[in-house]
Amino acid sequence: MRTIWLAVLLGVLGLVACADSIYGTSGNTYDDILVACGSKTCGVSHGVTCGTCTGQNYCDGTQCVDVTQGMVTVPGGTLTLGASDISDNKPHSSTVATFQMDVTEVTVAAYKWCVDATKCSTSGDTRNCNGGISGRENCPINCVNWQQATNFCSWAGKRLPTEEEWEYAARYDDSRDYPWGNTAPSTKLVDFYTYGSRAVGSFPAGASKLGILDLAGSVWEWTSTWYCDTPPCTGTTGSGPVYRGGSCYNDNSCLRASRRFGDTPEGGSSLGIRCARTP
Ligand SMILES: [Ca+2]
Repeated sequence: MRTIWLAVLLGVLGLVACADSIYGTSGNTYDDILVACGSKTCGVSHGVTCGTCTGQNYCDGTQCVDVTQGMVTVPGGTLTLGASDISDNKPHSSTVATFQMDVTEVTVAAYKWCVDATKCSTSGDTRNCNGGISGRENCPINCVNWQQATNFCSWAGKRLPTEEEWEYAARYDDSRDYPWGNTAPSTKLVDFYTYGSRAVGSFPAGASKLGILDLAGSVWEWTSTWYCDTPPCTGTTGSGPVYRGGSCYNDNSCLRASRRFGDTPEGGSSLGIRCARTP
């Protein structure tokens, strides 16, 4: 009995510490929340809002998590991006300010937290989509369009990286061809041909110099930049947002960190999300 009361007490303390809106617009009573949410201090449970996170926190479905958890700091600087053999990304000097980037692509489980919070719409459910598939909770969310990717990062207190930030992080700090260096891609270094059906972070040998995983391969990653022929690009008048990193089905040429593609903002099974943040 003592254990039960302790659990209830901790639950109450958690609610008070995390949630400033437990009596908010949901109309739920305090007893409703205790019964439905248990020790959860944020998110939604049985249709009841258990609380919201404030400040530099987002809800992982159960508890409030500091937004910088799972991110690495990418020191700002100047780096040569592009490559002489890529027609729409010729070598150019790029200067970026210090930013933070997710270590992994956004998982199916993480995306569901945003859906449960009613801040994201459900991902697609066509062939090869991971959302809603049992056993794929740690796989990258795919079948998300650019707006869904933007909404997710915003909900988490982050943003999509710019195209220049993405390439800068992948090639840090020596303009390497691939995140792991200049060695040609192999099945030990990078996830390709698999439609993002493996858990994120399954290829630690292919980590970037800063420890960022799956920048190449797994799923393509949306950026906030609209495509133009000659980067760095500004404005939103091109063919659509740029995505980077590759999820190649036919060959491995698009795994190079300097390769870029821009398309309509619609998603597909090869497109996923990685968020960034300005510290
Ligand atoms: Ca990727």
